[in-house]
Amino acid sequence: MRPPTPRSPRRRVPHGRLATAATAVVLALAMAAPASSDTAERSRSYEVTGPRTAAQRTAVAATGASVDAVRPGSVVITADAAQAERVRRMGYAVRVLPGPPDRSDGRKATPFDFPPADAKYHNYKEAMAEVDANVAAHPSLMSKQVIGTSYEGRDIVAVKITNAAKKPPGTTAAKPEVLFTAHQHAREHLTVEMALYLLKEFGSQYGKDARVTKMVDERVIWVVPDVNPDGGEYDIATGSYRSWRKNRQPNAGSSARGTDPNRNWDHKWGCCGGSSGSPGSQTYRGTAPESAPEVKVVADFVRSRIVGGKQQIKAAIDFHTYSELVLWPFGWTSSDTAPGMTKDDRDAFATVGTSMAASNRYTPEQSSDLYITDGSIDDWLWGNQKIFAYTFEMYPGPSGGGGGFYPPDEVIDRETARNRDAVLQLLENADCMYRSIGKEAQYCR
Ligand code: LU0
Ligand code: CA
Ligand code: ZN
Repeated sequence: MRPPTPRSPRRRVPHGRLATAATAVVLALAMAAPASSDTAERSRSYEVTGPRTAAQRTAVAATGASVDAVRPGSVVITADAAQAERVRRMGYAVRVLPGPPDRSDGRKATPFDFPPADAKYHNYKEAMAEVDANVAAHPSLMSKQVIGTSYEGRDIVAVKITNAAKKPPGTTAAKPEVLFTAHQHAREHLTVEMALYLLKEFGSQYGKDARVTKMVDERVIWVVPDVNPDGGEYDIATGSYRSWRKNRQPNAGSSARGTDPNRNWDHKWGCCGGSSGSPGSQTYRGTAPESAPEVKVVADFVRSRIVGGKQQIKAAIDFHTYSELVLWPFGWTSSDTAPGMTKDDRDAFATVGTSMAASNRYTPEQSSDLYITDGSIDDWLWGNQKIFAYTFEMYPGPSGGGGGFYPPDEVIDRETARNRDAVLQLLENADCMYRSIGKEAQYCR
């Protein structure tokens, strides 16, 4: 037995200019360590037939499984054998689904790279190179900040997009800021492409497209393209997708690795049966709020945007996959309104959320309509920082087909551009979200 390592030093995984030998060793180790060695059991995907209410789905998630898609009368889950057995004992029919697709094209895997047929996806190094290229191409509009590092020592970056020489007409006030985050969940690689699309679009369309130009002039746009780089790299390390969800932080006293970042935020953390206290769970909430270094890095960054006692970030989207949903808080309660969520707050969330969803043909709903979550990013951003925070669950839809967490790279362009209008809508509303419900005078003057 390895001794528990509660505060093990951050390991720096070689990346950037990798020595080939080091790469080979890393790949060999990665190959030798399938998911089964760092969870108690191997996790796989199942279809569960029976659950049809949010309460029933929350009970399924309470087994330690993640609920990955919600359908009428069934769900898709990721679970190990013990968790699947618990679901079976609840009286539901549980059927094993095929594993992640093989996109190798019969070719040899490159360590920490997407399989050949999915080569248009960006691994961590490629994503960071894309960030740098966009910043270099538009130095007067974009800058990069390293806001911290992941558990394994990878940089977590934020790109700031604004034309500092411009302001909204008729005001001397600071520009409203809007935050876009991606890739809390390792296997949700399409979300990194979404963030990279935003950089490209705001850079290349400035001065060409009137809506883009106005928003780059009148807002400060923050893009954090990769919140969970360690998890993402682990998911692709061997050339075969691993369906990994969490970060890669070890857990003291357990062989199971990882905290679910989207259960680790500091608002009603662990309050309500919407996360797990077991390290082996897909929705392990960690030992304390912000115990995942990646969550702390992003939370510290958001807190750093409090200037003169006022949070500058007014609205946010956290990108996930899949199911084609626009979600708003709270996740911890099934009530529409709650302490910290008035009827007007809820109505502004729902009005802008429904309008965004009309543009991308997603389904708009309160997050807890799916199942209860606690410690999610949206609950913290709204409940703690009063930022109008949405989660977008991107392509594909929930009904099967489209590749689940692994849509082929042919869909990247279409499915990222699909959210262009919704992103612009949020930016345009960000100065006064209550305008959407006709209450600008009451809240925004
Ligand atoms: O964290 C999650 O469970 C999300 C949904 C919540 C934001 C309500 N689903 S995901 O893990 O499949 N992206
Ligand atoms: Ca392809
Ligand atoms: Zn997710």
